[in-house]
Amino acid sequence: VKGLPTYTLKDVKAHKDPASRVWVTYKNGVYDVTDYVAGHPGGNKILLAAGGDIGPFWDMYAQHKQGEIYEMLEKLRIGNILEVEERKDADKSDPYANDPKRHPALIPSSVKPFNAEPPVSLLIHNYITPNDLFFVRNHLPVPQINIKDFKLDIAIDGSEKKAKSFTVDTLKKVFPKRKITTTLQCAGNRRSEQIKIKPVKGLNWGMAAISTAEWTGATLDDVLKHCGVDIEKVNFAHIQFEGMDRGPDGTSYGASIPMEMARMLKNEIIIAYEMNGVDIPRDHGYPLRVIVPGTVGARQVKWLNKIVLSNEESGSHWQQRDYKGFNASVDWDTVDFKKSHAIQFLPVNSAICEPEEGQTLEKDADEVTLKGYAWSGGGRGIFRVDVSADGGKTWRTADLLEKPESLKQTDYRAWAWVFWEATIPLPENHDGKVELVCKASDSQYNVQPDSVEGVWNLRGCLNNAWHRVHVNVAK
Ligand code: MTE
Ligand code: MO
Repeated sequence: VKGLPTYTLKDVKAHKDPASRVWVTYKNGVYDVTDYVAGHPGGNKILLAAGGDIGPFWDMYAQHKQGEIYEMLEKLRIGNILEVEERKDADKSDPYANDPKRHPALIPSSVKPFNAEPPVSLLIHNYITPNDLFFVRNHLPVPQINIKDFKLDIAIDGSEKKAKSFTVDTLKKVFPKRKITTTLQCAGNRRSEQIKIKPVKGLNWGMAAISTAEWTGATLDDVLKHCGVDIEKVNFAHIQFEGMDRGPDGTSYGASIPMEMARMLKNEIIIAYEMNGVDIPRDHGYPLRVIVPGTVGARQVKWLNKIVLSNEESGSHWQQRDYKGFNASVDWDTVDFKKSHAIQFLPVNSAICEPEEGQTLEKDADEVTLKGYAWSGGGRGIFRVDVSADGGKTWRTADLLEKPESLKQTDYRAWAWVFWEATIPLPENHDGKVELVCKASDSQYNVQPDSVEGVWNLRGCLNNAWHRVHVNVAK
């Protein structure tokens, strides 16, 4: 648009909040959306894009792809963006230089390797997490994979011969397509609450190292059958999975599950090639990853190129010396990884996503609406979510929101989370500060423990204590 001033991306970045006015870019336009923020139907979610490009946010919500919205935005145009500088050639010595681009809303807990979670307000905005917002947990650089050379090998431990290998195309053509909607949670989800008590080794995850997607692929059972292996009868104790991401010492990421789990989940474990209807994005394992529903994220190996039937667990660092549970008195001098079990099925968990920690409720509020998620591993559905506005002295039961019709799963094969909501009165004598709590019971009546202290461990894994959020009430 001629006649309007030109700005750099840096100029736009300086306008992130109403005090300095809220600017966003869309294509090569600069827009001042300050006055629009208050009336935005998505609440103040538009602020997530403040000071940056609004395109990736709008792409997530089909309702924005409408002529009127663009017209409305054009009215707020205040300038044009200077031609974006060509990106300098990637630094060849940086193993992370070829990592993919990420959505600006993701909140990184580390950049190299890339680890990030979506803002909680967006997490519970979509039952199926959009691929761009799905949390990312990478231990190593994202491998660059040429699909033409790619093969998945199935091998038998101790035998030189591989049983078989498959291209992605063969997997798509030969085997029936199986779709499954599962929630994937990192063992370190909610670690930050443990870190507040005593430092632990691990990324400072909030409560959004958890996401849900629909995965499409071939079942592991079908693929093994094709190799002449019957899961019911086979004499190996473990199935190992190897990824193509490699550390500086040349070893790749790997994990395994007991064969017994493969039998239990016979029609549910899939070698996935699609995530939410498209090729799996690079960050999430392009072109193949294994999906083991109800199981900790760490076993769901991305960039999967080898499956090994074995009598041993995977020898990888992440199977042997990580992702295991310990009691609160075990420290780095006394820890014995050999004596603990690898984490597989995850325990029941839940979290309050709205309101957020430290938020101030409306003046003179006498009630509060809580929203969040609940999920349990092993296919256990959620029977109940309880909430409290007095730190856990008195409780009310939250409403479990209906899952999308096509995604209804039974209480004992519930692979995906539930969202819940509750509006509850504030305690009468609250002196301006209120502690909100939630806890869930799963379909085996497993419950969440009441304190983080009770589950604290040196790696900060498996935090499923009651989730507490402190809010202020303006008087
Ligand atoms: N697979 C490979 N090859 N490399 C990895 O670093 N991280 C694991 C698992 N699979 C990992 C992997 C861990 S710890 C988690 S929690 C999940 O992938 C995260 O999956 P996501 O990045 O798709 O969310
Ligand atoms: Mo993880």
